[in-house]
Amino acid sequence: MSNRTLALLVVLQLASFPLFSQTDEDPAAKQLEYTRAHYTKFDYRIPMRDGLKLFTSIYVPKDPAPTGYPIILERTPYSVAPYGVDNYPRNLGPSELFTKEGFIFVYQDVRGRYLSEGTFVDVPIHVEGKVDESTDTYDTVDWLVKHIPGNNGKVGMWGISYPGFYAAFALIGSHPALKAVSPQAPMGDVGNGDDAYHNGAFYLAANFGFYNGFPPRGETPSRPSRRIPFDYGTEDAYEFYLRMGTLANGNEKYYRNENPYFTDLLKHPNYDEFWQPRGLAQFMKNVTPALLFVGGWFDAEDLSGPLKLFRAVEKDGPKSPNTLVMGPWRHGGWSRGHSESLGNLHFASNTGDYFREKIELPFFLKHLKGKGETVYPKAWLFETGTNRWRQFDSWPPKEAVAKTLYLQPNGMLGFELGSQSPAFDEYISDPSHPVPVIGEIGEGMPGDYMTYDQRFASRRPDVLSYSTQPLDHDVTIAGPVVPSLRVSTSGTDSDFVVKLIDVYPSDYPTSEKLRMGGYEQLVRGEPFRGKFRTSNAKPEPFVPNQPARLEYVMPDVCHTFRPGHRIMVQIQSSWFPLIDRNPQRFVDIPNAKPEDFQKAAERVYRGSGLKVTVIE
Ligand code: PG9
Repeated sequence: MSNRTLALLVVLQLASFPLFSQTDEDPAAKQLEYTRAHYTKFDYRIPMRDGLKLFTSIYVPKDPAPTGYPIILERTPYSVAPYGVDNYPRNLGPSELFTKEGFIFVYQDVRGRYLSEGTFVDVPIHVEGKVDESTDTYDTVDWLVKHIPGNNGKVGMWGISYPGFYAAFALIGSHPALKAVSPQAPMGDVGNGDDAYHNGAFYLAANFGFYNGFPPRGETPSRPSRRIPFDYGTEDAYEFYLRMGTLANGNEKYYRNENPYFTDLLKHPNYDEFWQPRGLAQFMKNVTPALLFVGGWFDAEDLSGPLKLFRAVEKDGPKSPNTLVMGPWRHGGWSRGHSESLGNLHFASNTGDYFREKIELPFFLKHLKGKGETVYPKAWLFETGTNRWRQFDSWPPKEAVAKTLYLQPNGMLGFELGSQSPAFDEYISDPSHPVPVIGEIGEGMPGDYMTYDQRFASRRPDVLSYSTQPLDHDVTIAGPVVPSLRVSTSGTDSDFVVKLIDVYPSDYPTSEKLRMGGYEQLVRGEPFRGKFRTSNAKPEPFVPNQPARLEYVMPDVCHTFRPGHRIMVQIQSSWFPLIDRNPQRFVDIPNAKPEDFQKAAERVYRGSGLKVTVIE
């Protein structure tokens, strides 16, 4: 073999053998290597008071701590994979910071999911004195502190979305060892404000997509099976859902009516006895663990949950520290990445790192390890518009002043009532041409739709737009936004969607990446299904063309409209396929017939406006 050939072989051989071990270059592999090296995994089946056993994976630090380690628990319907004591996740706990700090990490399949015994109930309810998720958590915490060697007798809980719901559920009759709980984007009330229905409007795209991947398990505990993602057959969600027709048709054609969870949503379009016991706020009484409620201003799934549950604890008179953290995040955006931007919005700082380093880890260190000096305010919020973190000792802030933004004639908006003529503004709402939720073709619901440019809507004849003159000073809206409208419809039912928008000046500095001049940034939007204007449990038809009052609460904002910007309000009667179409006829909408859908003339009368609280 010639020297040249040999040299070539040596080069090839070296090239195939990485000079650094895989972990030196791949942070994920490095994290996994760290977790394996510092934790030992154990699997248990923990007995509940009714005898059922819940599958629980526990990761215990290899280095013993003189005073023991606190326990951090997450309970989930989404599986505690990876299963098997030789399989580890990359990180443990809410972030990599926790893995490095050292805790005993516990993950549990909730009753009826994956390897835990029992029957799963979608969005389970609390019944005093009965076995439920609060007693399962109590029994789990009790077993852990008594059986896991090396624990310091203190337990924390956290979870995002559904796991956040279980963390909040744990607050009901909580175990004395449960010292710190962080419900993050918890589903506070799936029937009104989170996930399923908002003021009677059904969140179509999100739920159709979600329940495709969330079917019932069979009777026997089993590991997750590989699921084939749903094939929409098109990139165009607007067309897909328009072609689907009625909800009943969609359930039959795509679910074959076989997913009881999805079918239940359609069976209960009113906030009835199915939904009422599922609202967790009513159970937030005598809560004793320290609390850190976390949410995202642009969370498309569970924005209301953290706000509602934080308020419920405040209303009950907190027995322990209760803090609300809201940042410029989409659903779960605080738990991953830098979150220095979202869609076209830039926040001038790494808001995700800030939250994990300065707020989340110190919270658990303070209450579970007695470490750290961080003082927690009542509200620790990121103020959009000015892009700064703010702390308040109450929320909404005491200094905020109640004002109304009135919908004035000729598309003007202002804090004065303005002329009362003409008496109303009108548009024709056609359910066969519903107003899109985003201005472009998209599959499913973009998770950052709540920051999108609304100019595509401003230009539609079936959208009313009202805006102030360019501001000459900062206007900060801090707290809930309350549309208070007087409306009529030529039909016997209609939806009214209100959107609060920040209009950027046309000369707003832009970069080659981003052209924000004239951008109409959605700050908050929320629908209201008009037939629920007197009761969300008992719908009432409109008398055609007779004005009726309609008032509802949109989730909080903490947003500053800067000088040169304009405040805009848009009103429309569809928001598709975010919400299902209203036939504009008083019918049971999930079972409406194609022929029920009719155009309607919608009127918004003078004196209508948005009640807000403003920090001057
Ligand atoms: N918020 C999500 C969801 C829960 C229940 C029903 C529908 C959606 C979730 O991410 O858990």
